[in-house]
Amino acid sequence: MTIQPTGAEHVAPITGDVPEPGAVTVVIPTFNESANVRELLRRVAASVPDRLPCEVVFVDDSTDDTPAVIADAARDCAFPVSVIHRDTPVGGLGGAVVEGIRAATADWVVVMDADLQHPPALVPDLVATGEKEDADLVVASRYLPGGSRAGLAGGYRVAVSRGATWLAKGLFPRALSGISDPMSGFFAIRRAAVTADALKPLGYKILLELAVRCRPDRVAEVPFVFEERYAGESKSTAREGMRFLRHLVELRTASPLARMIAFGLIGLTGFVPNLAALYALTRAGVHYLPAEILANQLGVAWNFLLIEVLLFRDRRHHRHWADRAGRFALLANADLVLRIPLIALFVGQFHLAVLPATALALLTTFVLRFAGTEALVYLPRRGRSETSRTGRNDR
Ligand SMILES: Nc1nc2c(ncn2[C@@H]2O[C@H](COP(=O)(O)OP(=O)(O)OP(=O)(O)O)[C@@H](O)[C@H]2O)c(=O)[nH]1
Ligand SMILES: [Mg+2]
Repeated sequence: MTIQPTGAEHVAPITGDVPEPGAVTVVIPTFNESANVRELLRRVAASVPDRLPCEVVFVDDSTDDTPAVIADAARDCAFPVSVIHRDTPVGGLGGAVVEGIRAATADWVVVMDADLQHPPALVPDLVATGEKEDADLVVASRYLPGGSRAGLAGGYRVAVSRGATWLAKGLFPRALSGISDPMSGFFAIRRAAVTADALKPLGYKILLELAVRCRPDRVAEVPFVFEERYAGESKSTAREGMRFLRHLVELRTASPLARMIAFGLIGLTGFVPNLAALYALTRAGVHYLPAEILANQLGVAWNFLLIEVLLFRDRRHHRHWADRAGRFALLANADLVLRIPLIALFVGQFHLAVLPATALALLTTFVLRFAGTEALVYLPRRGRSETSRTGRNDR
């Protein structure tokens, strides 16, 4: 990663007429936005510095000449403009924004896209609202009266964006209360409210990441009209949808208790392939006992796949997949074997009735299986980290 200050030699002392707050760092992630950055800087220059002292930090993962165009356009800017160009785009869009927040120097950080879907003229309003309402986070929302998602091309994308908003708000009712547009990529946050080390962005939804992991104290909102992309091509792809779901699962299962609940829910879904296989095998004439054992293996395989993809995706790199699958299957089958003597123990020694003894045995083996799976299959080793997290926002 290299930091290239551009236009710094042209920095003029800034004397904005907005008394509070001190200043804003505008963080803009760019990926091949050479056709937009000149107009973007022009509009920032026209609407921000007169009202609020500012600096602009681009975090660039481009393969085109975007950094050179920024450097050239920055010569006309009376405020500091810098480009952090990353040779290895760790974390994609989300990682870029965190990088920019780390580099920010002002009390307030505004994050916005480079394609002018987010109007730069709103930057001072976002910060002023934060100051006035003593908020840590101010979200520019498409869903408030006065706002609109005009630039969200097509009914399909509108529906996906709405669905994603409901899903996120349903999963995080407290963290997202007061945020009508958690999918927005345009917001202001107090630098002091961000714990950059706690962030593990995955995908486009960096606001979701910040709201859930940093839990800003007070949240305010300002309506905005989501414009159409000014020039260039959208960088969002269908893969972003899957990343978003993984992101939700990661955020929701950050605590061990939540992870255990998710583990249990995934286990419950395993009944479906298990019973379907049992039905098919017995219909095909297989005796029910071997059929039970075989069908159980299908349920185990199903659970293993979901757990790999959804729950422990971050922690699977230290063991070969066959090793993990073997250990997982061993634990899942040990669960069955252990349950019977446990029930006998609860009934014989502790004089429980069969039903509560079975329920207790189920619970005990479930907790043991969860703990065993964490410790024996997915125990993270020191010094390993994921490097392929990518992502984007505003869909
Ligand atoms: N640094 C960096 N920026 C990215 C990356 N992917 C996207 N961006 C930037 O993130 C912003 C949002 O990306 P867009 O492609 O506009 O995504 P979108 O707004 O959801 O899609 P459209 O509505 O079609 O424009 C733009 O400024 C992109 O240049 C990335 O991998 N790294
Ligand atoms: Mg865009």
